[in-house]
Amino acid sequence: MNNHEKNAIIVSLNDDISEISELADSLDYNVIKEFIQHRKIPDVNFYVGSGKVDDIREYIDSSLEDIDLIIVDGELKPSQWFALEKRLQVDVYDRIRLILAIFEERAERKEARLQVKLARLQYERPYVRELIHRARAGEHPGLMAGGEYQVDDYYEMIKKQMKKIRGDLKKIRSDRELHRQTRYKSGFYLVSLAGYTNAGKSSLLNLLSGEKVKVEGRLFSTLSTTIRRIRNRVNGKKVPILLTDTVGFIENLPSWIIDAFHSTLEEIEVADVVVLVADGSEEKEIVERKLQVSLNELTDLGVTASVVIALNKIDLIEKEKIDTLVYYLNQRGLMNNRLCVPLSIKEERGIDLLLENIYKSLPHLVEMTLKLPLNEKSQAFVSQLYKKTRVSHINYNHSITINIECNAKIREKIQSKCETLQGSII
Ligand SMILES: Nc1nc2c(ncn2[C@@H]2O[C@H](COP(=O)(O)OP(=O)(O)OP(=O)(O)O)[C@@H](O)[C@H]2O)c(=O)[nH]1
Ligand SMILES: [Mg+2]
Repeated sequence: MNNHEKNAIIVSLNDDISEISELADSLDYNVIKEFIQHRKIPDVNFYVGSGKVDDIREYIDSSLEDIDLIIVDGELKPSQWFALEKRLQVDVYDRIRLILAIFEERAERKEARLQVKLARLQYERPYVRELIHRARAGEHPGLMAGGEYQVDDYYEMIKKQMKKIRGDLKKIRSDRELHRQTRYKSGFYLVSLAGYTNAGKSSLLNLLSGEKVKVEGRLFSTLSTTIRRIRNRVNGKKVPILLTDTVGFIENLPSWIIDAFHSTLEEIEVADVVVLVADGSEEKEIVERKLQVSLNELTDLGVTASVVIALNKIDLIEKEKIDTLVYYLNQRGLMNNRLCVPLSIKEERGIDLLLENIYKSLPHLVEMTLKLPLNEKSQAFVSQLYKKTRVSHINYNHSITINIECNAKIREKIQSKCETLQGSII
């Protein structure tokens, strides 16, 4: 770490700048000034009004400290970005660019790096389009060390790079899918930890598995999935559960960034149970908002599994406040028949109850024995059973006798398929 303090200014259209300040802090920026302009719709040219931009410029010019970055708490159009940088002569990041910079700094594993790169290229595309537009209009002939020709080339290059990265990611993903199937077939349940960034997902994974995934009081510490087996017994029984840590959610993240990180979220989509971790020590309205963002995200991902809510960090609040919070969230319709466990990972409180609730929510496996006629159609069905269920025994004689364990959800389907093939359940 160098000792040079990096200074930033925040520009926002509303008063609540807590999250954008935390994001800035995550990148080690020291926020030395905020400019807030209350307005519903951003100014077309500069995002904030031109008078405000003059104020900012004046502040920069008269400040004794160097300003390294202007952070706009919102999404800039490329034209607004060009206009602001030109007028202020300081680097300008919008909220997404800031999040991308955090992702870039944190991405360690190959997949996370590829995902960030893809998101970055996607982010830059409209900017390059704007450059092309400006180059054609003769406005920025020298930009990016060339004129129109190079800019056009650059655009093509971006497209090619994106295609290549998508291909590489696809390969990594299909390998993972294979692993997942192997695990599923060997009878493991998949439980995913989801939730707003900094809620305590990695801390929970570490506690339950003895792992040492990075835990930090900063936003977006985790950018890759880690899958570990739960060591704890549930009601005295050893349960084969694999737990997955995932990248945290955050409000107003455009869907293309979420898509770029699809693979870490994929584990949530296929989970048998999702544990939604929330920081229960925050103000109840904030807990509500972050839970709502997370639940919406789960809906967008098409999650159909049961969701258990873990209200974490209760060591930081009094007992009465916990009850009030649970009551409030219930009233606001967030619980919606979901199990909810207040807990403290730090003090290891509520963990057994959480595990019991996870266990209760798992789709329990049912055992079945099928007898099928020995023919080609049955063979095809058997190979499907190998894919979708756990085959514990198979015997070929004049007929096929197969013992399986399957998810209760698919029991009826198997039964009716078996009957169509003139087989029977014994
Ligand atoms: N007081 C208190 N702090 C906790 C508890 N659980 C986690 N933390 C702290 O909360 C911060 C975030 O924890 P993480 O486990 O990194 O959170 P995360 O959800 O994985 O965060 P991202 O990976 O950034 O999305 C860390 O500083 C933890 O030490 C708890 O039960 N009580
Ligand atoms: Mg984490």
